[in-house]
Amino acid sequence: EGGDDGDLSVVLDTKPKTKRPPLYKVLLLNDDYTPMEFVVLVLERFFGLNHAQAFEIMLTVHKKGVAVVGVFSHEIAETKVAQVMDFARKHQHPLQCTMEKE
Ligand code: TYC
Repeated sequence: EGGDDGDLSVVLDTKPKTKRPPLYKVLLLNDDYTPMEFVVLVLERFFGLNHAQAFEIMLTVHKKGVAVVGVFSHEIAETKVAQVMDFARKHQHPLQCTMEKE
């Protein structure tokens, strides 16, 4: 019969959820050996910052120990971390760059 399906639709008609992809913070860590100018160069080259912005963030990391340098999708964040770590290793600096879910 064309009966009421009342209780079933209560269960099945759930709210359409729009699922946004999670974002990831890319963090730069302080150390005692990486030259300040090298960190500034990294921030300009891989994070598109101008010299003043790059210098400011470098100083924040130097003073506070860590800073967020950008927020990206998982894939872009992974690429940034890999680029920074490769570049630092090539130049034999111990600079560390990591990512964490926002
Ligand atoms: N602390 C370093 C120095 O005194 C500079 C530095 C800044 C290193 C930021 C790493 O992420 C960093 N030469």
